[in-house]
Amino acid sequence: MEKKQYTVTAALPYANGPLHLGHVAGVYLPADIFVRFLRHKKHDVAFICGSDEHGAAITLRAKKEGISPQEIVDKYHGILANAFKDFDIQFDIFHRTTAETHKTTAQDFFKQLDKNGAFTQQKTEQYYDEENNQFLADRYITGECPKCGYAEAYGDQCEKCGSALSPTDLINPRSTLSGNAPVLKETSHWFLPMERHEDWLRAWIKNGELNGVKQHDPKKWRNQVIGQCLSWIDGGLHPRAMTRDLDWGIPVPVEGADGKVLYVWLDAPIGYISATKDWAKSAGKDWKDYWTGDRKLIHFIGKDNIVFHAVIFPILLKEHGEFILPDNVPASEFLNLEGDKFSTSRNWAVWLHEYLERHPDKVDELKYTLTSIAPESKDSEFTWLDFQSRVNNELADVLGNFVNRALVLNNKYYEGVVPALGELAAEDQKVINALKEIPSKVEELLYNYKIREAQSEVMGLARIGNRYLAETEPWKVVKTDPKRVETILHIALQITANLAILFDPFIPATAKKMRSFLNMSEFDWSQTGSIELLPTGTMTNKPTILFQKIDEEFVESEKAILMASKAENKVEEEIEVVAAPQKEDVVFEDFLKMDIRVGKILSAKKIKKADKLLELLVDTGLDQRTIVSGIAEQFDVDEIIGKKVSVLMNLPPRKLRGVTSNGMILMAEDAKGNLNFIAPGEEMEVGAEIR
Ligand code: B3M
Ligand code: ZN
Repeated sequence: MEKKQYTVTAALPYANGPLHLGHVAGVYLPADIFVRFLRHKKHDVAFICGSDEHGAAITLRAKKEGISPQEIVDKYHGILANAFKDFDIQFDIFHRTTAETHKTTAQDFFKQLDKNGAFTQQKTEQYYDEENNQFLADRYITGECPKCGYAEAYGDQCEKCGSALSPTDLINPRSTLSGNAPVLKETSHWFLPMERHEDWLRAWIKNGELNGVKQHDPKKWRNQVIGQCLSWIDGGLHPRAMTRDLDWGIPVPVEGADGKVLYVWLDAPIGYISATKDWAKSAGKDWKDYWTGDRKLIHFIGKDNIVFHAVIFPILLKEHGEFILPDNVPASEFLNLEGDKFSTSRNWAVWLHEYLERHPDKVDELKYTLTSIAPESKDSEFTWLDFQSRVNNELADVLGNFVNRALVLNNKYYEGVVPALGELAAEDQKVINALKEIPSKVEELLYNYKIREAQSEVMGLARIGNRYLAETEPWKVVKTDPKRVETILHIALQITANLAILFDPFIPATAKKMRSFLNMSEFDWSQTGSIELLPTGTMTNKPTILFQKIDEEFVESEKAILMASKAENKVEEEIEVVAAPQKEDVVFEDFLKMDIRVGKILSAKKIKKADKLLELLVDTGLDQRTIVSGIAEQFDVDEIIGKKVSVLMNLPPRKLRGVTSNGMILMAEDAKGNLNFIAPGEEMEVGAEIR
């Protein structure tokens, strides 16, 4: 692999809450492993991250906690930064988008786009609070629900009956800031006319080409990333507002933009650039080297950020004109927890900083387990039982056991000195051949972002080592053929030395401990695969136990912590909102008349002047049909493309805001008004009947 320069970014976590294991497994840990590997291969790498500190997510949290947005981001930036440090995620910089460098970088970026004609300006109407002189985001407007009369419905939904609403649907709307009736005021925004970019984007995503020139290798991109982007592009791109009427964010730096800030998804990705600037300054480097020229830009993200990193940000980078486009966007699927989705609002999560407080000595155990179950191509599941089995049956019983036996035997028979290699038997040659192959397999997998498989390959070498000792039985042979044992232990120690390098990107603290057992102060990845990695005569040290086993009590206590937080949250929910009462009975025959099928969302777009509605194109297995659904405030068009859904087919067509809707997407709506799809498993074929 030729030496290449890399800029690796990890999605900027919102500074409105702590990290849970799902974030870590999907984004930050794989990115860290990839960067550590690149450094072993002597690439020039910048590893960039930081807090995402603007957007409604922050202001809502601030309102909820009764403190300012700045206090919120200061609190959580610290928690995030400490958690990454304690989990040994080695960013070159963990920056933040309220930093001054970011403000100037984002504003300069915007001005350059404006100068290059990247935007169009469009007028829209929005509720405005005259006392506070500000436009109101949906959640800042309350009023009477037109459906059930509930007096405290929000501009985006009614908490009582769960209806999805638009601010203009509310009867007697009021501003939550002043309590006054807001007025509808015309406003204008800078839009990114994404439809202009469909052609080059499609070629860039599909073939890796820009203006006919090869830019990247789509075969190295994950299928779900390409699939989601092409679905979105084929569904037709639309102008997207790049400014907002909010008081928290980066002020729009052009004439006529008073009171407007950059859209958070324009602001945040530029955070990668401003972070690089501040890092390069402290590292004595030129930041432009990391965003221009023959360098690979890699964005590690979760799947809900795909379109922002593989469609919108590339458009912005191209329109800006000075910067490279991403070479790959390794997006992960979702990690679930003990049979349920991770959920911040329901407090159903293992928070990284809390795990580290409880188990500061079990960082590599968690790293190894999360990488073993990483949701690289499909959703996966974390359970404390699986954690126990990975630690006990793999880390302790395979890796720990092998390393311990090789070193203890070497200390017992040769006082720790690495014995010479003698004549090779067939079983020796077999192991030597396998050892030679593994490093290149691991490299190939890592360069293709198959980090989970790469780790499994390395653990496979430990299994080979264990099997080799079990088959050669040096503790027996030593009585009859001590010379033979010298060869066996020479090879076993070389395998140990290889493992101490190959495991370094994945479980760095353990790999370092192994190298201390072997007195490997100097080491180089390029030596891996060799059986002369550890010179004959090297003095090795007595080993310590690498992994303590996880007992039942550990598992039970972690599960109890989870259940307790869920119960605590349940109480909170019960206090706050009661579930809607049951409706009157229906006869079974009526239910049988409903034709409900599995469908797949092919494309989605907002409907003009209807903030709540999305126009969906759905493949029902029988046909492709248009269905209008009131989910626009809770789901971005880009995150639902490709999603399997439940469709009520046999409803008469209905015209909604000029669009004819044929059928209904079934949604679950809890008493707090949270919406979610009744989603059949992704493996279900479209057209399957639901009954
Ligand atoms: N703050 C993370 C999220 O959507 C978002 C990533 C920004 S990366 C530029 O959860
Ligand atoms: Zn209502």
